[in-house]
Amino acid sequence: MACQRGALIVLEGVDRAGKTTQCKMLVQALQKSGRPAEAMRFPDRTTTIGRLISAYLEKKSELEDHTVHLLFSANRWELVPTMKKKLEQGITLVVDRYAFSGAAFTSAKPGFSLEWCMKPDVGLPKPDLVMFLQLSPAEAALRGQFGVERYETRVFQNAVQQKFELLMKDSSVKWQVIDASKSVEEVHRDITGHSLNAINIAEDIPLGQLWT
Ligand code: ADP
Ligand code: 2DT
Repeated sequence: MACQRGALIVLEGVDRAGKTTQCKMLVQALQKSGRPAEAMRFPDRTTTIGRLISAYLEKKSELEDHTVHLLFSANRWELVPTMKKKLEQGITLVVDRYAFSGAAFTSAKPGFSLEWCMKPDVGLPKPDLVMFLQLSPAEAALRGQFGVERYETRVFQNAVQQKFELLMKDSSVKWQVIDASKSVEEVHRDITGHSLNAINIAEDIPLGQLWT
């Protein structure tokens, strides 16, 4: 009999909400409890496309806005065969940012509709759970200054937050808002609980297609 598939679990949220911290902790906790799990992040800066994106984010290069949006999407699509293979092998993937960041960030730029921004990612593997780490700008500010990369400004992050709120109204995606202002351990407990639930459910249902 084929083994039960792993779950596709995504963490989203604004800058400094704790995504990277929590992805690491979740993967470690799942592995410790005997559940195969691996971390991924988008953009994946290690591929040829990812290096173009990384140079853009570091402001070492300029790219036209539509072009870079499509590169972010292409960076996800190029990883789809690997993702599907791992999920089929029963490995749960814990992903730091996905198509939701793609749509939220580009649509926060002038002249971009959310609808247009979602299109290139239609049909990607659909996450079994998307946890949105909710943190107010004031609380994020207590966690340190903005970095020096593109998009790391208060005005832009506020616009991105509003776009995430629109995306979360879509009931075709299983969203879970997480209060990211709690302690690292408390947030971890919340995230682990929701993830174990999603892993159990995913075992018995096929992987879906995003936004179809
Ligand atoms: P993100 O990946 O969402 O930008 P990080 O995981 O890199 O966020 O965390 C940003 C900063 O906030 C780091 O210095 C991290 O140690 C700290 N941090 C993360 N989670 C919490 C928390 N629950 N409470 C306080 N500080 C946190
Ligand atoms: P980090 O590597 O620190 O997460 O920053 N972004 C991300 C987009 O504009 N589009 C996307 O599709 C994705 C996945 C968010 C990456 C930055 O790139 C933005 C912050």
